[in-house]
Amino acid sequence: MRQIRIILAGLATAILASCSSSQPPQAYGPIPTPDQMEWQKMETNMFIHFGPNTFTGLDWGHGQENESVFNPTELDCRQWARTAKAAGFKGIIITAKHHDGFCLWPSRESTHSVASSSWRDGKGDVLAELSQACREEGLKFGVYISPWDRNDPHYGTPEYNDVFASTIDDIHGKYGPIFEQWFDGANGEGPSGKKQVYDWDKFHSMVYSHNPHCVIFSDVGPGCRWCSNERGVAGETNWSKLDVEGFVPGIGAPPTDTLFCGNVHGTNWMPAEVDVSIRPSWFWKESENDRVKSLEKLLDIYYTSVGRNGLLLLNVPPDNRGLLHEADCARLMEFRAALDEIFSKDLAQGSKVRASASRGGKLRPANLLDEDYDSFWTVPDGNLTPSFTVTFPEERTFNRVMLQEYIPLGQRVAGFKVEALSGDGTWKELAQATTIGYKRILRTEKTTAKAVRVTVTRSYDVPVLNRFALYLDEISGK
Ligand code: FUL
Repeated sequence: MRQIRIILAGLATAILASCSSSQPPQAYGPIPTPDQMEWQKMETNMFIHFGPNTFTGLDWGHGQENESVFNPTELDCRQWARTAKAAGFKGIIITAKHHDGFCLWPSRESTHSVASSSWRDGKGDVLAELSQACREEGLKFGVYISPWDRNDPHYGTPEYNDVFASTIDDIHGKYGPIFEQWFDGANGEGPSGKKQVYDWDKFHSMVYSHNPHCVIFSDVGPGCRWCSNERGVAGETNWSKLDVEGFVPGIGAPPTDTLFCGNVHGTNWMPAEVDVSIRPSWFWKESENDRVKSLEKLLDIYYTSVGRNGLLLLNVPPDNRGLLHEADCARLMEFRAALDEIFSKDLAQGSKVRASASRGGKLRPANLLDEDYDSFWTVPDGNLTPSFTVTFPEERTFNRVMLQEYIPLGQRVAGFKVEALSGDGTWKELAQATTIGYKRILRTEKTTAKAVRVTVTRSYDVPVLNRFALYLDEISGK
């Protein structure tokens, strides 16, 4: 009898232990808010630079341009939105006010705006038209408002903070919902120029008072961070975390290599946004109609942004008619068709997945192949270097490996390798990399294999992976 009791007690302990280990692990470090999560899943958005520079050919307008220079002859925001939608973008962010201070809406703070232009007899409103077109196409609408203002006479004085906060209030009150607010850190005043001490807390609370779900972009967030360059490249190591204490956007920002890679133990969840233009310049220039980036370059940018745990914000500037130019539209359609062709066929599907360990319950290795973002595979506490093997029913050929971490529980993985089992039964290493994050796509050589093995070689807590996929890209050439 005593023996039976001991056996029963042992069984109960084992059952309890297995139940607790089949629970998801605790979150590790900072985690995304639901709004940051939704933002990350958008993956690609369109940036629109439009304003007096479109007509003067300048990159940075000096702020004294006559309002009459702004005169698009065929402006059609529906064409922008339709094109963005067809290209697969999920949202559009427009330069409501660039450094020259010109406002694309009838601003209540400034007369340097569309209201003083001859466009539509001063009755036009680009923000009203674009936000409406985005709603019609099911796209999200976002705004860039430059803090640096070369037109406003208050710039460089405490009063400017009130003007700027009121400008935010005006836009966010009228044109919401606004999914992202872009605060540019650029300032070309130089050492003897005007200095503005910005009241960021005031600006942020003004945004949130109208659009509480808005993700605020700047060098240091608070919603997402600049990736440190305008080349379309996120860090190969890219942590969605940043230490923000003591930093402000612009000259007070962290060093560029920090923005590039994030901070491994950063205090705040701060994913990278990768902004880059489809042309050499941010604003349209006639002379650049034949300098739209090639399909190959755009695909390369996709791999170095979305494929490196970033969100791609691709700038497509309307021309002086107020239309996206034919050359840009054609390239965007090629880009979309290529992405569809490459990523519509996941070559890992229909395979068996076995793992070196599993936490049990519903958290099984087969979850790596399903498309449900919230189903994932993980392992018992303490196991930081597990592996899994995907065995195909027959040999398969691929050159892209995609992995996703389940980031609602934090970003954990710091190193992993990918190997392939060839026909002769030998394992060959295809790639080694550091971070995964929301999404990582590795470009490997074209490989025919019977199985693929992924081994996590370094992780700060048990890896939690929700997706593994393989693709064949025969378009981009590398
Ligand atoms: C920079 C600006 O100075 C450029 O004109 C452009 O708007 C780019 C997106 O950000 O800081």
